[in-house]
Amino acid sequence: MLHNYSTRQTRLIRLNASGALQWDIELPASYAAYMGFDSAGDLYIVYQMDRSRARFAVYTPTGELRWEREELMNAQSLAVAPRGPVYIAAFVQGTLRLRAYTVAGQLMWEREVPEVLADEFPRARLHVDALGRVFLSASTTPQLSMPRQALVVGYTAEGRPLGQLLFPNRADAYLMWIDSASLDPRGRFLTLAGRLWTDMGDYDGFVVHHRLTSPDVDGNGCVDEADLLAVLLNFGGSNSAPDLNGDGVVDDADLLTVLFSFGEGC
Ligand SMILES: [Ca+2]
Ligand SMILES: [Ca+2]
Repeated sequence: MLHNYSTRQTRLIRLNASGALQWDIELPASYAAYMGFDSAGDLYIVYQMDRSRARFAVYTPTGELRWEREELMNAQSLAVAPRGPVYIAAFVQGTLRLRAYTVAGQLMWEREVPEVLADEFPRARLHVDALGRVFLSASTTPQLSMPRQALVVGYTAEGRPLGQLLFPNRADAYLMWIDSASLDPRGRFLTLAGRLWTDMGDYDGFVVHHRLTSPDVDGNGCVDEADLLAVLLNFGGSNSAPDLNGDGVVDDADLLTVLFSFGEGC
């Protein structure tokens, strides 16, 4: 995605691995594009026409427009699970919302994230794992002051809440920004890194490396008999793959994690 601010031109181009131009599409003048790809190579893109209107579109790998629609929102991030859903985090009338769409662009579900405030530039980011679970991270604030903590909320592809994590800042810090966030494809570790400012005017960096509990032992995007067998055959052992909660032993807690999510993603 290329923006030329002086001529108000926006273009979407595709280069091959050698850098040769494959196609070049002119889009309406816009800014702030977020993109993601599904396992078929289709490109999902959301970009702002102005502060409250976004265009959400899908292109095939050969540059044909599959569909597009306009949405009233200020998009912050987009992430695509390998076979869908497509997730967009966006402010709508000042409230951060997480929306899940089918690959055909139909809204499946929507959740509000009221802890995240629009005027604090929270830099909401989305990540998905092979199961299609989504994790939203953003800086947030416990009171009406400046962002002081990192918030992570997770949902399954069906919109079932996976809980909320809060990582408080240093007590003497008054501002915290998340500059980068990543999730490994198996959905086991979420890593956030960023900057903070202290009351004394010092700068510092932080890294949060958090273990998530995924029920998908083999990471193939489906919780099935293979995952159940991996836990049962290693029961009582310390094999790290089936030790889903990372407590050093494969036991009934790991077994329940698989059973409660049996069939997810399949
Ligand atoms: Ca599996
Ligand atoms: Ca365990």
